[in-house]
Amino acid sequence: MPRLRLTTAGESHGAALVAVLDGVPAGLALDASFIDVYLARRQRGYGRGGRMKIETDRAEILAGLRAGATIGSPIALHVANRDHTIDSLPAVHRPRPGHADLPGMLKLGTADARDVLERASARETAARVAGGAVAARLLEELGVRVAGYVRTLGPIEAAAPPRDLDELIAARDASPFLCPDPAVTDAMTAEVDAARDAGDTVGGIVEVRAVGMPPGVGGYAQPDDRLEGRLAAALCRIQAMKGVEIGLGFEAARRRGSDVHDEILPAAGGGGVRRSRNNAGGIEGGMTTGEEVIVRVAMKPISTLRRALRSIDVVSGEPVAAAFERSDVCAVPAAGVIAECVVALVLADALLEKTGGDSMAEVRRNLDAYRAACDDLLRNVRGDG
Ligand code: EPS
Repeated sequence: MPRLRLTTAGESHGAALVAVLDGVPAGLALDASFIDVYLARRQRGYGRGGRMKIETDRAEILAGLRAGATIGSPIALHVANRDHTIDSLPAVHRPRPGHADLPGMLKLGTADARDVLERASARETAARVAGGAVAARLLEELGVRVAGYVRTLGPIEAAAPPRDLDELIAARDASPFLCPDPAVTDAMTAEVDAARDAGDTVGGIVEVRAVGMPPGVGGYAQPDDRLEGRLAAALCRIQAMKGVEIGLGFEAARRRGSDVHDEILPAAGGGGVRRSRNNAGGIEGGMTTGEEVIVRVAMKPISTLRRALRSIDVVSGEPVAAAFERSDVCAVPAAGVIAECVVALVLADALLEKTGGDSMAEVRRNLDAYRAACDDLLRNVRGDG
């Protein structure tokens, strides 16, 4: 049973998106404006469609707070839709290849994909980001910071981001692609423009980095405990995601062990350890190592194409072009924000599982005691000089 549980509800063109987050300890200072920063960032990015000009996503906190702090009860969040047109939107009989349309029609036994796509839409991620922002607030309070950003867009690859997280975040936030490498902005812009002109769409890869996680969070005793699986599942549960890498990722499979594993060395001056590098992406044996957690997720191009692919009209049975609805040419920058939020949810869940605690004071006390015990265990390590 996870310690932190997020449930969302809401259709793309319904009245609102709703999130309920269970398991947040009492005594966490929280303000809707903190969540709104994440929601606004999710709406950003070159290549987004007309919907983002209509909406200004804002979170209303309906439950779980008293005088600006959590009280240990479920937190209920509400993000209103301005485009609340679900009852007047047309039926969709021409399923889009790549979208949930056709499998969803078959699943529900309906010739109208509207019932499916309204919920399958990535608009749902506004609710997930709202919930994830609360997890990020909790992690921040415990000294853990998480940042998501774009690494590749279509064939355009950004350089490795700055190591310093503040520098990385400043560069990311200055970019129209939420990508910390300014040298690729023009090429990414050209790629999105070319796809738009062709009635096509573009995917990409986003990376998430988390700094400050203590070691030994997660577990190995049961398959469900393992953080690699928890992170991969959470990331692949984002709409349009097709693959996950942790640390060195697939590249590790091509190398020998000596060229992959991160050696354990004495910390400068002793009394602790450090790693020679971080190919593991901060996770070994299902647990955090204490190094930065680094994960990547691959997003396929959005499946709603203006120059539509071939499909079948499910009512007439005729071959037709797939339905086209207003959509984005590229939502990879938004995927970076969503990935950041789902990683925050997984890490906050695993950290609370380690510390226990019903109040933030208790969580902090337990975390401090655990960190002290880790230091104590390694206190005899001799320095290298
Ligand atoms: C999205 C809102 C949607 C789409 C997009 C994500 O709004 P609309 O369908 O009204 O244009 O822009 O959803 C998809 C790309 C999809 O395939 O479902 C959002 O808020 O992120």
